[in-house]
Amino acid sequence: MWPPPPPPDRSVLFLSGAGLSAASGIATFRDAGGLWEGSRPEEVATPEAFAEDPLRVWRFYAQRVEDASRAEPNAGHLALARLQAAWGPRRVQLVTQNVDGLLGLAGAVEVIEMHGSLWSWRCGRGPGHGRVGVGRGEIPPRACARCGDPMRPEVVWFGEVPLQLDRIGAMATRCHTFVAVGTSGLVYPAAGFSALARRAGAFTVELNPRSTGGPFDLVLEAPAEEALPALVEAWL
Ligand code: BV8
Repeated sequence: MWPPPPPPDRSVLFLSGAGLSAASGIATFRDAGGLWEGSRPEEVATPEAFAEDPLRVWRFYAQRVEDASRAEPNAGHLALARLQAAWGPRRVQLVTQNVDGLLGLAGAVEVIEMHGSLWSWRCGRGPGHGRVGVGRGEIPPRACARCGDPMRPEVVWFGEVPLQLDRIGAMATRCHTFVAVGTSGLVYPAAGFSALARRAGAFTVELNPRSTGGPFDLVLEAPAEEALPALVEAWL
């Protein structure tokens, strides 16, 4: 039932998507019928949408900050944090597409947030005017304190390049076990890492109540908040 744990000198890479946070009450892109806060992400999570109507984009993200502020890490987040605490961040590598920060809140010490974060905002002109941290329950800033231009969240929009791709690629080609958790595998380049890992010889696992049918060695059709605690218990 469970994939083999990585040997002590090898790593396991968990790549998570919105499904990991579903049990925390944060709607996934697919399960909400492709809508987030009433908008289609591809129409709002883009530089073009921001240029055209910054207020609309600000509202879209201010609502997601509000939703995420009410969310607590679930048993899936806590299980990944527990495993990383037990085996260390070199052996347990956490990469997420999620921007909600819940893995960090669960106590994970090292997480690559490849699509950025809701909790850091910057001037729409570019990072030169400084960054602003947004705390849970806070209203994000609307205008840059230096130039008055609209502020944007430091998330990676469609058409923008995700963060730390080279580092993630190296991790995927070196890991012993690759686990895709709660992701539909729709969004690239994130969706390409499981095939990269498999080509490099990793044992690949999909953990998702609805299998995407992708090329995995093992499919665990279960919710992350149930399967991850059981997997970590079995491994530890
Ligand atoms: C790039 C941050 C170039 C923002 C996100 C045409 C024009 C331009 C680009 C493209 C194009 N066609 C294709 C592309 C590429 C595009 C892309 O892939 N588009 C898709 C829609 C076709 N990608 C990009 O634009 C990327 N950039 O390509 O740049 C480049 C690249 C490399 C090198 C040089 C240049 C940037 C993509 C990043 C976009 N930003 N997020 C924000 O959040 O607002 S993506 C966004 O989608 C979120 O990150 C979210 O995570 C993700 C949705 O995917 P999932 O996480 O998988 O979530 P989803 O809802 O889809 O699935 C949830 C799954 O959970 C389901 O399978 C469900 O069954 C499961 N589930 C439900 N409950 C549970 C569960 N699983 C476990 N337990 C449960 N309880």
